[in-house]
Amino acid sequence: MGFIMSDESRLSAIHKKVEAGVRLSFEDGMALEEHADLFTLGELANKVRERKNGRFAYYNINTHLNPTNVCVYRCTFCAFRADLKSPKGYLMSDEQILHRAEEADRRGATELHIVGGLHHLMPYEWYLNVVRIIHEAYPRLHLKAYTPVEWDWFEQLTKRPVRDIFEEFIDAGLGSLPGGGAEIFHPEVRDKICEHKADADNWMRIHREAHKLGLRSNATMLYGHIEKPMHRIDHLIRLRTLQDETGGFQTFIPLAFHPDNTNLNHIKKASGITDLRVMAISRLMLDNFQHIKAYWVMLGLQTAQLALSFGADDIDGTVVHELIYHDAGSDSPQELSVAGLRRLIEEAGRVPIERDTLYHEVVRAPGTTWKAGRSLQLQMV
Ligand code: V47
Ligand code: SF4
Repeated sequence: MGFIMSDESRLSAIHKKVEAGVRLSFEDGMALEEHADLFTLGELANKVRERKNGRFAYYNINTHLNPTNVCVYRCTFCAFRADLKSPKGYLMSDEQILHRAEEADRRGATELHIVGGLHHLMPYEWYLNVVRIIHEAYPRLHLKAYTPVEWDWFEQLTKRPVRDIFEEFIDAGLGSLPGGGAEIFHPEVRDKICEHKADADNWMRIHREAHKLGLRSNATMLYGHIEKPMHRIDHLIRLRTLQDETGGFQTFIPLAFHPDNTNLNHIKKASGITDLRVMAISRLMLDNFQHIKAYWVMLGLQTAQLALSFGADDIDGTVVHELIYHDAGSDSPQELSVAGLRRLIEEAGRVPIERDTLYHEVVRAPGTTWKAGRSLQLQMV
């Protein structure tokens, strides 16, 4: 008969591993999910957080652009999408898109986060044009654009490999990829919540190709719906494996499911405690990710602030024009001022640092909008 570890000795072994910087296994992850209390998780995750990022907490000044909400897919968790003929559906004109970019540039934003639906009628060139016209008019804005769901759609539209497509987009001004579309990779869940769109292998393949071309990207996980703890740990380990191979991920962002106006509206939104637990476990499992982001739009300001002591070192940005979460019932404000963000970070005992998308410090000299400063990547431990 094999030796079976008690819950207590497993947790004490995990403690020692974290102290020594040793990687946690799937079984360790499950033990954290099932047996660790919130304060143990917080203590361990904070240790790793401070080892990797000291007392710094990063934020950026950004704007969201969702050029259309019309989408051929019907993910059960999505409140943002609209049918082609629905009165809720919209498609922004070039003029509206440029107006949004002009506003972002004028406010001193360094980043535009661009994602949206897969419109039934719009050709590949339309998506390319979004990036091209913004980059031509506002070259200072970093364009973090499109998830693998969209890149996979572009492959279907053009019958061209994603590498080719990326090269064309880089020429047009693409800067990096956001982390969306990951949801939960495990097919037991994915086949129920978004069976039609890019599967786990495709999501990974597309990020791998992006990293090979030098594009950096983020990764997310949508939790608090029908998934079980083992699906979350499986998700984190899949991301960690790709990061071992490419090193191209910058930040991991756990995203809590918001049920309002979705087909899963019978599910209750995750509690603040679950949010903090997932944040801490993510920090502990993803030993090769430099940053963990507490996306305040999704978490709410109070939980995001607490998350800075539960593994998170980044709080995303001032964010404006966010639709995906607000359509699904988020009651966080649409925008937070820079002073508000910095105050929130300082109150949590952290040192606020404005960063650009690629984690360079942004130094704002008086009388100018911004210039990129020193690289903020600390040594990996
Ligand atoms: O992929 C959709 C999620 C994601 C709902 O890379 C929902 O810096 C909760 O990926 N409830 C898009 N979540 C957002 C995203 C993101 C956000 C912030 C920063 C970054 C980054 C990326 O939002 C989707 C999906 O997982 N989502 N509907 C909903 N009802
Ligand atoms: Fe479409 Fe994205 Fe919503 Fe899925 S999550 S329905 S792909 S807009």
